[in-house]
Amino acid sequence: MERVRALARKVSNWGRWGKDDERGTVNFITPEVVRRAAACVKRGHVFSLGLAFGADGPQIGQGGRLNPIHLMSATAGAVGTDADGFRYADDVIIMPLQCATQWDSLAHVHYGGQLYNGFPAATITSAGAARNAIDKVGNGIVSRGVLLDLARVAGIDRLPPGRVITPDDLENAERAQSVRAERGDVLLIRTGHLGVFKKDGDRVGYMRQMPGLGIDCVPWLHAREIAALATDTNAVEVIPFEDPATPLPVHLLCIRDMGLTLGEMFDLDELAADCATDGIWEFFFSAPPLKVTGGVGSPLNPLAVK
Ligand code: UVW
Repeated sequence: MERVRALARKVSNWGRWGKDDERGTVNFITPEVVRRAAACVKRGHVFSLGLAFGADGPQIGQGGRLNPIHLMSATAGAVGTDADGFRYADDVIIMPLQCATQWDSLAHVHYGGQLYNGFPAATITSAGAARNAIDKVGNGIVSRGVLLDLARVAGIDRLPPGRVITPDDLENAERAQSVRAERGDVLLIRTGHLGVFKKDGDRVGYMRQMPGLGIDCVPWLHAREIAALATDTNAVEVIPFEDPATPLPVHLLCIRDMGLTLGEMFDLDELAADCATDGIWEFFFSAPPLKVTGGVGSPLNPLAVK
């Protein structure tokens, strides 16, 4: 944890938006940023970046995470007495908020007994997160999206599991794609690893090991002042971890120290193919979380509009 603590001192955003702030880098999304994002809509083509929430999702039961259980509480419920009259269908879903495409809230991880902005970790109880819960970004995460397709830039289908993404990789992709991640943007990084689940049907291979950001990317993300970051993997960061003694350091530094909302299991394939065709790697991006009171994450169907 020494490296994490040393870097934390450099990238901390605690107090930057006031001592009561629970939104972190989403504060970079100003009305000007949203107007710039809206100007990216040229063709009116909408892309869904969300996986389906169904029984055949990517989960393997690790850490109590299950795929959604969808039940019908009514299939032909009657209102009124007419035998051929009004009927309705209702349903119920039981699912971890982290089971597929999701935002991690700023209460999702912590260390040293403190959450983002110094709130005590004890504010998370069985009743939920009293601080930094996902409903605090209920106004949505609406901004310019920038996609860096690291697999395509490398000329391969997928980065291999364990491949550490570096700041040089991000800047090479920016140069190759003629785009730059800037203040207030939502940065999407495609590794191609989702293909392990989507194409190969290998859930264990998808969930247990993956390419991802190395710890050196954290100061880069801080310097660019991006609002949120999402990838097509389950953890954003590389697994196996660079230092086996320090699991998930990018989570700790991004969420707890920077206040950077992380998105996982985004399906970027169709959007990336379109961007490769027209050469435009920026778009309007909207991914409002469900306002789950006290929730430490939210399932999503993020949209990109070009
Ligand atoms: C953990 O596994 C703690 O985090 P995530 O699901 O965000 O990768």
